[in-house]
Amino acid sequence: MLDWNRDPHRRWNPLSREWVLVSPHRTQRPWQGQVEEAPSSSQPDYNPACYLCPGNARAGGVRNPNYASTFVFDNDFAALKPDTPAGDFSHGGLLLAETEPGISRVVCFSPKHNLTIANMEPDDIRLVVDCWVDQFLDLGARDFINYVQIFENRGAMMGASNPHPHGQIWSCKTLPNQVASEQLSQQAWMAERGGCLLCEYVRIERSEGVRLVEENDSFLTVVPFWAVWPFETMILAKRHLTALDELTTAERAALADILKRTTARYDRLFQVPFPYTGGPHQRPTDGAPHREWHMHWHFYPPLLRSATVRKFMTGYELLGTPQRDLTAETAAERLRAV
Ligand code: H2U
Ligand code: ZN
Repeated sequence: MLDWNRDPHRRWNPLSREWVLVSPHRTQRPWQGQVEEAPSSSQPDYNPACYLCPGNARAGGVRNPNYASTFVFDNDFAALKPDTPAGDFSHGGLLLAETEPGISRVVCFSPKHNLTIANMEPDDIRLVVDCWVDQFLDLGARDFINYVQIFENRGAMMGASNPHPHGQIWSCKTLPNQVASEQLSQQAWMAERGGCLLCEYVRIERSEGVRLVEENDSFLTVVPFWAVWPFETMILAKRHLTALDELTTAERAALADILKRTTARYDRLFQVPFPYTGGPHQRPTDGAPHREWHMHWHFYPPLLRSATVRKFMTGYELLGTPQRDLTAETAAERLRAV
């Protein structure tokens, strides 16, 4: 008798159009592999050696102002630069390259060195949301910027260079890979069925309830049916919003609220500041209406079974298909319980 909670199966990700292998019977396997250092939580609220704290000098020598809420600056070691000359080449149609102009920025969420989104005041997270909206509009208005990717790498395990609460924005001319796949999927769904893929997904998750983690008036957090990372989540707007600039005043506050609640659950899960990469996917800024886009947030946390045991994407996953042991439903249950 087939048991979806025990038997190996694969699940379809309708956004990336990829499968994930789920092997729930493996959750009991022993671990004698690499153990990480637990993320540390005690930090002073000002660190004279931090390049993001107010008034301090950055690595490039520029001094930060004495900022009081959020602070944005052009990345001193930018991955994308606005003055990149146009150019491309093709070697036999096989070796292809083209230049990519863009703008990279760093966003400090708070002047306090030791805060995180999970323990910031809702009104202060709301200021971060406002800042993201302003950046989306400012960067997106430039003719060579067709996509604005906002993200946060949190914790040394995810490669964050500094515990000071901050994120980054990389904006550029072409669509990033993940965004391009999601766009194709949403366009195809709308063309074939006349509705929005993620509006339909929101309906299913609200009626099933088993993968819900958090909910407020405007948003819900779920462990997506097709999650790859053990405690991966998605925040979905309940209303069909294509991008951050369509949020009402109340929805900006609701987004701040759901971000705080979601990250606070993460921190409670293993009693440590939970590492993750998180950020929104939304409408490109190429001037087209993109009604197919439904704004959402992804959280990709690496931790698997404790503060020190992480998931590795190796072996079958690099050569074949990503795989998980814990089902999305069990992960959601655990996040709901903390
Ligand atoms: P991460 O913690 O996600 O690495 O982001 C920090 C960014 O800050 C990183 O991209 C930039 C790095 O280039 N940075 C500066 O722009 N100036 C500095 O003085 C140090 C770090
Ligand atoms: Zn700092």
